[in-house]
Amino acid sequence: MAPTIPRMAELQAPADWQVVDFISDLHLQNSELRTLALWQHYLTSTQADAIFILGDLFETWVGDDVLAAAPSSVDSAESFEQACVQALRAASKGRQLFLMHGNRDFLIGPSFAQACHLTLLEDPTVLDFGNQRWLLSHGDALCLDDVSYLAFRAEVRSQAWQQTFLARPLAQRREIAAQLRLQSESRKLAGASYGDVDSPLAKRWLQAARANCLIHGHTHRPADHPLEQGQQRLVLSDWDASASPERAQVLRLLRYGPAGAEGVRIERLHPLNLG
Ligand SMILES: [Mn+2]
Repeated sequence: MAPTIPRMAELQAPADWQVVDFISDLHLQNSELRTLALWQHYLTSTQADAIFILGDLFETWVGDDVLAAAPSSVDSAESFEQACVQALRAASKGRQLFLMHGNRDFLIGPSFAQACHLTLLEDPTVLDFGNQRWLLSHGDALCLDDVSYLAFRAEVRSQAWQQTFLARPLAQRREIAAQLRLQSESRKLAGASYGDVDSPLAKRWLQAARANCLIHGHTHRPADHPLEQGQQRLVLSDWDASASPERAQVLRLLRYGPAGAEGVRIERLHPLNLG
């Protein structure tokens, strides 16, 4: 059975946007503070008019009430999560921030969004920018060969599952998330291969969105894939400042030319070298 095409949400960029940044798969976590620092530095230095975070900002997110919980370390007055909120809130001054859920942080809710001054986006969303339609997605729903994950996704994205899960005590939710991560790590160690985006389905999504370019993350395989009929698929990099070589990339769209005859240039930049 062919997968159904999801509803395409729409976002019209304001006329004054010139520079738009896309990042994803930062997998921020308390035990990886170098990536957190790199991301914080990026947020303070980018000149973008809008930043789109296309999922998996966090390695795990068990509910917005983590923001009210006491810091996990006795050395710090603010928790890791609170530090992330502060960084986003500061970056929201003078630009718009958008966040789409990933497979790790799909429980990010309206309280977090409000605390950070960001807008939650549906997956997928069509962005109209520079007289072009850009289809944005995390990408996990397009990985058709990841059959067991897609079944898990359908379950955990249901309102019923989320209500039941969020009603559990925070400590219990953290425990469940840690177990799920261990299972995923052991599958990786056992050599399980990760799915990639299904090209025919990506083309059907683009057609339904009347868009030429799909921008997504999730697969951690940064590349520009030309498709037929001038269509393309741009894959974002994940971020890991402790890996060697370090992985971190910003995909940037720059609008140029007069209104009506405008074009968009695509750049891939290191977060410390944004031009
Ligand atoms: Mn992902």
